Amino acid sequence: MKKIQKILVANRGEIALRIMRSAKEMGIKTVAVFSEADRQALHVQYADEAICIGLPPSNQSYLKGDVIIETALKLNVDAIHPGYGFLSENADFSRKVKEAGLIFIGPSPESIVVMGDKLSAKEAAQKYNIPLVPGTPGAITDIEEAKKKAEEIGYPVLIKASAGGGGKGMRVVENNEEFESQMQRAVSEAQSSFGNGAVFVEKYIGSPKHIEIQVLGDTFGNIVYLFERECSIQRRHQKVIEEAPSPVVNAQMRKAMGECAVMVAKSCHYFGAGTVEFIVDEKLDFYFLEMNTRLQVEHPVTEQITSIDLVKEQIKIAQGEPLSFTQNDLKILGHSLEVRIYAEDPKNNFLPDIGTLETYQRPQGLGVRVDDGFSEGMTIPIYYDPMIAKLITFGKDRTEAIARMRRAISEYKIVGVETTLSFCDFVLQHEAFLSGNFDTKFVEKYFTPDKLNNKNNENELNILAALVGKLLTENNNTSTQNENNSVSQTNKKRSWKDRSR
Ligand code: MV4
Repeated sequence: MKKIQKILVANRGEIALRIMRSAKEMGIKTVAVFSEADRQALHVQYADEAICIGLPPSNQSYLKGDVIIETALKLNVDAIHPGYGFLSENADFSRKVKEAGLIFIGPSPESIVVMGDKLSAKEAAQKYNIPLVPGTPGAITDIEEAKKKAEEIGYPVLIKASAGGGGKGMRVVENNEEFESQMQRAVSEAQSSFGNGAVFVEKYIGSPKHIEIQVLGDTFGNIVYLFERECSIQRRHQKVIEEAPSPVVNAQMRKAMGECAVMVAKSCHYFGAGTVEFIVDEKLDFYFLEMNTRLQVEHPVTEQITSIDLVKEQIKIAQGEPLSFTQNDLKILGHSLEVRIYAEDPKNNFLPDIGTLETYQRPQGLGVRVDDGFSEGMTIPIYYDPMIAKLITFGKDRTEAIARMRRAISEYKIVGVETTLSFCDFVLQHEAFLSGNFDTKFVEKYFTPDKLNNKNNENELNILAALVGKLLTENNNTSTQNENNSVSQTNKKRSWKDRSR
């Protein structure tokens, strides 16, 4: 067993910094790589060494796997942490890292391959009797056969790309007549987005909740679950607010989902940190959707409620240590929320608002954590994700975590760009959010820009600015609210509720 002494972080922004913090606590040296756009970035300043690897566009820097591996070898690095996005779920990259004699801090390339394709992921899970959304067992090859299957399942159905992600290549089909045209659209979108036109059919769950389970596995086959994250509050497949635990999951459901997640991880011999995604229907029946083979953006809420440093665990697993705890050692210690603060204007259809952080003051105090990669005076680069920060709170229960989040949002002072802070505050005081009675349609059901409050109403300058803004631009937003039809589950399936596991 080789102790890692130096890690190259193949990422940028808040997650690069997040990873380096854990490395530092473990006495591990860090190397930052950066693009020309990130010369002044905090992850560059924080690292022990920093190397420029190319031009601002990510395909000329953060996605250049070969350059990153060369850099790692030149600087005598032991391991590479890919963070999330970029190369984190690229099986070729993880294989090449290994072949170069370096440690990839993440799962095996084989696990990435199996879980990277939705059909092969479902196939792996099926062997362990994990609940799956009813659908075609494989890719559609024959239209007539697929139509027959769709009728059997019952319309509406969803056509999904096997290589898909972020809703691309996904089409709802209402009836037999439109099946063929919708399928052609799905195939061509999948082909152009992923270079793989394979699609399959599933029963369409109209207003699902998105609940995911964090797992950790070591290289000896021990796997544990670190409970769930509720991620239903999202807008166009981009998560906005995440929390742990979920307000609708009870102890029995938690155990059932957790054990399913562990089985999914077992099905691909998983090691490292991973997330098993489920969709949950209105009857609280859950179905495995896919597995993300990386550290996720929203991992902090799990860290808060378990007191486990997931990055430290990833590093220990990567250097061949067995897990130092068992399932029984894990307890939920409280409640945590995360809001993602984007440089986007919620009053203007969430248009990215890139600029300079003229004022940037983070909230502080008990139970508040800010994971970010910026400080006052910095300009947000146009080349990457417009996320400024993740604001995380922890409290003894959900009520306290929410109150703390609203307090922290009111303390946050960002001037220079529009942000989603006010939008997050809108969600946090909404009755549906407070009651836990919400799903992935929350934003389209309830949000219109006129519902935003100016959150900084103690700040005189902002009051003035808001007044002037109101006078100058008459608000002429006429948003419509989508009516959404919930689908009643017709197939009576075995559920966690009538099983004793
Ligand atoms: C679904 C679904 C309804 N029924 N599958 C969206 C992206 C991909 N991760 C899976 N997704 C969905 N799959 C069936 N059979 C609805 C979604 C979905 C969704 C899922 C999780 C979080 C947000 C979502 C937003 C829209 C649609």
